[in-house]
Amino acid sequence: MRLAVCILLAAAVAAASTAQDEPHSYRNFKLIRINPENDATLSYLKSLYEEESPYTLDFWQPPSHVGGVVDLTVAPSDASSLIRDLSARGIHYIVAIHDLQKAIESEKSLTSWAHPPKGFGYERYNSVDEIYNELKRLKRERPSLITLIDIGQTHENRTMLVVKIGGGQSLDEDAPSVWLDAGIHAREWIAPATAMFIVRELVEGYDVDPKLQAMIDHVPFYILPVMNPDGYEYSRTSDRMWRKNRRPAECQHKDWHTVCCRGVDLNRNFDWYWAVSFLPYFSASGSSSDSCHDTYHGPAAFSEPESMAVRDFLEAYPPKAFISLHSYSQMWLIPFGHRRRSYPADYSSALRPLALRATKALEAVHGTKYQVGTGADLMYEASGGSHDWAKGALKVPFSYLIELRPRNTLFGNGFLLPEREIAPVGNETWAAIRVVADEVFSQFAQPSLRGKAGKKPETPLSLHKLGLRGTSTEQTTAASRSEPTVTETDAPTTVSPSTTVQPETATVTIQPRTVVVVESTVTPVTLATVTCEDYGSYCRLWKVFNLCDRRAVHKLCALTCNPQCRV
Ligand code: 0X9
Ligand code: ZN
Repeated sequence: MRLAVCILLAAAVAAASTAQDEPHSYRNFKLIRINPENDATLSYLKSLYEEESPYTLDFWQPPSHVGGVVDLTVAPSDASSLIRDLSARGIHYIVAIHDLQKAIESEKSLTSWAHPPKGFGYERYNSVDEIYNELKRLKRERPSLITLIDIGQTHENRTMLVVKIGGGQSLDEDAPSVWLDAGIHAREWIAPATAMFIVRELVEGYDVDPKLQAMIDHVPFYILPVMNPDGYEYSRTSDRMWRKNRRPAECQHKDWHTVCCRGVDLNRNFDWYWAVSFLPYFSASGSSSDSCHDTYHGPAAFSEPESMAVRDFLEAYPPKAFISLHSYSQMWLIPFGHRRRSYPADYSSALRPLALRATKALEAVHGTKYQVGTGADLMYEASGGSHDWAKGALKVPFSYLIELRPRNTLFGNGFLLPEREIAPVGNETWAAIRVVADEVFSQFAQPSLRGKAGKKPETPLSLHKLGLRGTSTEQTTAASRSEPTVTETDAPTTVSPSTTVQPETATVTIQPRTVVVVESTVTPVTLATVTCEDYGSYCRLWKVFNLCDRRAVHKLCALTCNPQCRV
């Protein structure tokens, strides 16, 4: 499989250099979605992902564990043989997208096809230039609220532009702040769009929401809406499914071929267990040393101008919260992601309770449900990630990675989220991020404001006069206890030093740990009202994709979904 990818990418590099204006066509490529139900299916999928495979595949969600949804795209020429192979092995799958090119074209809203818009739009997927021009326009309109900071240049000499909102025009390394970046992975377009949506929420909210104003005055936001501008532009003009940055090609000799591939996965390039894999076998999702792979970690930690620029800025102005926007799968990820069952010391006391409160606020907006946990526990182990580095090395108190919409059930379009979802995603994500910012405000800004006001620490703060919600650690913990959708069982907690790879890192290892995420809100139906019949194979498929918790599915598929029917 990897060789196929290498040759394919080498061909893509060559094609791109000869005919730059012809974007890669995904006509009739399929998105296949599989929920591996057993170890045999899982190892088969892993062999397709990690070893040579006869098919041209691109894994959008790599195989990790039984029950973890796998999304892969297949070229039209290989689709029927792959599907025959899956069926022969008894593997349940769905074709979530029949024609990827059509889905790419449907990302744009109908109105924008009919009337191609000029310039920037908050409910559109914009170019880097459009985004930067909008930031410059905002700066001209609100010079005292907004500061633009050029933090570095990319391989292709694009500027990495951070917008600072609030906190005055000078940079203060001691002021508590919130960092938000997006677009570290080029093809995850919803992330930069959401970051820009949040920029607008902050700027417009500042004038009309006194609580927000008080918060931003003391806790500025630093927002990097496009962390990988070269890759993002490449995904707009040449290959919609590009993920990495655009580091110039590195060539390797393989058998009788020389293959040259561009790009580094920036979310494997941070100095947190960089290039380390804890799995007993090669795991490409973890971090790959193959420059042709989508998770290539680069020649050294921080080898890339983009990750280096972010590191240098954050080391100079360390924030109290670090949030990195990605897509997709609706997960709120907490460090550490490099290894299963590895958690920072304040995972259960601070990071997770705040994540639960944030996702609860998110759900309250449109009913969107998120899973909460570490990337390694919920997805796959991956080293060199930015949010792990922010927590583990930089010691940022609250560090998260958010995998935005959609979820990977049934017909979600993966990375190709239609533009009409930008506003709902923006609104709900802002509600969650505001919870995090409020927490930073009450933990890190309020105490010094109290000091300045010359009041005793116990005195209820003047911010309460402004109607600001006090969020003490105690409240946070209580909130997590009453969170109804998550149950957690911890065995006795042991504190062990980390491995020798990273200095001074105490890692709390909780073994064994079972996190049961219950997403169902279905009211149990009593047997008396249930006819234990259903639509057979459809229902089994829906069950495989965890859709029994949908009220309609639960009703139509009583025999399959309702445990009472199986007694
Ligand atoms: O693989 C990544 O970098 C992230 N997923 S994405 O589909 N947006 O590329 C997830 C990283 C989270 N960490 C772990 N899974 N360990
Ligand atoms: Zn990503």
